[in-house]
Amino acid sequence: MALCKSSINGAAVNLLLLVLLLCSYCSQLEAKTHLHKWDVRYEYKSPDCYRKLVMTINGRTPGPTITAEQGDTIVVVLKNSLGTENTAIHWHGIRQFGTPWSDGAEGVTQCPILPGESFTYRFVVDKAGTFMYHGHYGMQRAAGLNGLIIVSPRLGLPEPFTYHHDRSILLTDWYHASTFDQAVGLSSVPFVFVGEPQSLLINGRGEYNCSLVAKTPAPGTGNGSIPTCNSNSPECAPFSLTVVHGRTYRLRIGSLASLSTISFQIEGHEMTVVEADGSYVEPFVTKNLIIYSGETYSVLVKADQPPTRNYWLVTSVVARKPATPNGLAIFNYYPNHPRRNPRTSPPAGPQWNDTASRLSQSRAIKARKGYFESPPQKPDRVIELLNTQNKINGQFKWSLNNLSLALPSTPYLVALKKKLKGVFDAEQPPDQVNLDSYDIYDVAKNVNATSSSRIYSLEFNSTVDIVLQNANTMTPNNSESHPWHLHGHDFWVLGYGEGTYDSNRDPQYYNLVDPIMKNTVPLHPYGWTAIRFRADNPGAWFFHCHIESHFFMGMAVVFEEGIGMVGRLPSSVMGCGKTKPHRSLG
Ligand SMILES: *[C@@H]1O[C@H](CO)[C@@H](O)[C@H](O)[C@H]1NC(C)=O
Ligand SMILES: *[C@@H]1O[C@H](CO)[C@@H](O)[C@H](O)[C@H]1NC(C)=O
Ligand SMILES: *[C@@H]1O[C@H](CO)[C@@H](O)[C@H](O)[C@H]1NC(C)=O
Ligand SMILES: *[C@@H]1O[C@H](CO)[C@@H](O)[C@H](O)[C@H]1NC(C)=O
Ligand SMILES: *[C@@H]1O[C@H](CO)[C@@H](O)[C@H](O)[C@H]1NC(C)=O
Ligand SMILES: *[C@@H]1O[C@H](CO)[C@@H](O)[C@H](O)[C@H]1NC(C)=O
Ligand SMILES: *[C@@H]1O[C@H](CO)[C@@H](O)[C@H](O)[C@H]1NC(C)=O
Ligand SMILES: [Cu+2]
Repeated sequence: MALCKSSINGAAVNLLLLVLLLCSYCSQLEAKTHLHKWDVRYEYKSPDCYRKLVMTINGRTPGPTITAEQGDTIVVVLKNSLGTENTAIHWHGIRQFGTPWSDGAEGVTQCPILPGESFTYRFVVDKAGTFMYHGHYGMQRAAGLNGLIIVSPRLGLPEPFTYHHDRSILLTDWYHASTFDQAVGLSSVPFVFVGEPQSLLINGRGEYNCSLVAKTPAPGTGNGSIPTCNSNSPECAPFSLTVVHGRTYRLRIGSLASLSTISFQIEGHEMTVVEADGSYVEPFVTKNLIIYSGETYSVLVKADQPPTRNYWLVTSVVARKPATPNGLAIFNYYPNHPRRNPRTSPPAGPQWNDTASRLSQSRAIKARKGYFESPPQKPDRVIELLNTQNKINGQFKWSLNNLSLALPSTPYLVALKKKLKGVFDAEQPPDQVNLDSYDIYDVAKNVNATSSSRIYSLEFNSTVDIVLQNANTMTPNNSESHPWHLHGHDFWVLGYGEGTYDSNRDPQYYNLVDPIMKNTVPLHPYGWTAIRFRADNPGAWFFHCHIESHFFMGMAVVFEEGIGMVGRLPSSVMGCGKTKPHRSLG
């Protein structure tokens, strides 16, 4: 009897264990929801030893890294504690299928989040890879409102490479002037450029030369009892990455620089590039990884150098004449002290004006064999965008086909979905300007352009080619690099060319075999870049230069597609422009 009873109990216990086991197994298979509560505010910080107002998330800049598994849902409840400033956050590289209102692009997909208010972003991370987030209101990205998103493949899905450890590095450049100073300067007549940044930061840390700072107390330093610039501040101690000899590290490197194109290198080590913007790359080896603002890469680094000392991690400015010292961090071989500077001098970056080698690195990035989707072989529509620097009513602007984007006060997505009239110019921008008669090597004869809120309407699920054409700026013999970022989609990178694009000749040389899919791509000086994407994501989507000042000066277009298929908009994205609640008089 006793035996029987205990065996029943035993069976029950076994059953319970089985159920528990199954449940933990299903919960591993099931997509999870990750809830993050973020408080966004200004705080005094010294990321490069210079003390200034910085935008933080839960007290940190860069903000917390979001980690998830492919298919999971991310919920971010964002409280705007900025006091007197609006905000919005964009999830860079997340396509937002089915949730276009969570893209965080103020003016396109949502109204700004007012001070004191909270807003909930909810979206699925449908793709594995390395992504980022950042402020998308005014120039807030440049104020430190940024961070990384790391999505691992669904359990059991192997990646086409192996490594021992996974580490992340977020690269930025850093200005001492506030983003308000910068924005006012950019809109002033005469024009005041933001200039070259004061520092390059690696994971939010840099080192400014404090002897260059005036002794007059700066705002926020009281009577001067708090130093404006303090080389000993723990906030600007260099980032140190500890490695063990013989191990292989996956470094996820993202750039959210405001202005700079950055060359990243590790003294004495080579890097194998394996991922770009969430797509696997046919591996190639490099000493200098060129990274444009808005791009992410994963590289594999083997800690194979003599472990008797530390090595430098170096970032340097390329593509513009540098006036910013290199960014430095420490590649620390265990058991050396993580803070011990290598006695060697940091290796110099590549020649800043070596456009040819940057172009060849761009061309080297191909999709990994066996891990890609081939592009449609033909486009349904081709849009050529001539990138020019212009003047509009005396202000300096950037334009595409002579139109500089001016955002309406009602977000496009809301206006389109609710069929609100008179929000933006109804006419579409032109698909082409006559490139044959435009000399890309000279300053335009007439630099006047037009400010416009027009947008491109794309046929749902059609295949669209965009050809970005670079040109001379308003300065003789000058053409700049522009990293272009598309919201809501990945695109195939079909090719890069030098000079003026020829629509008869150049498409023959497109890579339709193994083009990489990315969300950000560089446009090289005096060159062109061709991309292709499927307009398969109902919503309204920004496509813009990722240089913060260029974007602010109108270097953007907007695409809309399949608006009829967009689900019910949450009321939280409304409340501005024509969506203001009607106030009754009296
Ligand atoms: C910092 O600036 C001072 C003053 O210009 C200069 O003498 C010094 O060499 C600089 N230090 C470094 C490390 O560049
Ligand atoms: C500056 O303020 C600090 C603290 O508020 C005080 O201790 C110090 O005496 C002041 N110094 C001067 C020069 O007024
Ligand atoms: C790059 O600039 C340097 C001067 O900074 C100049 O000597 C060199 O010729 C330039 N190289 C190219 C490829 O333009
Ligand atoms: C450009 O526009 C300004 C007004 O903003 C005007 O004064 C000037 O004549 C225009 N230039 C040309 C070449 O049309
Ligand atoms: C831009 O507009 C100006 C003024 O209307 C015109 O002169 C110029 O040719 C246009 N440029 C292009 C590239 O269409
Ligand atoms: C979009 O187009 C692709 C390729 O032509 C097709 O396979 C797919 O079914 C289409 N999707 C929709 C939703 O129409
Ligand atoms: C621009 O470059 C051309 C050809 O290289 C040269 O002849 C001209 O003097 C340069 N102009 C300026 C303003 O530097
Ligand atoms: Cu640009």
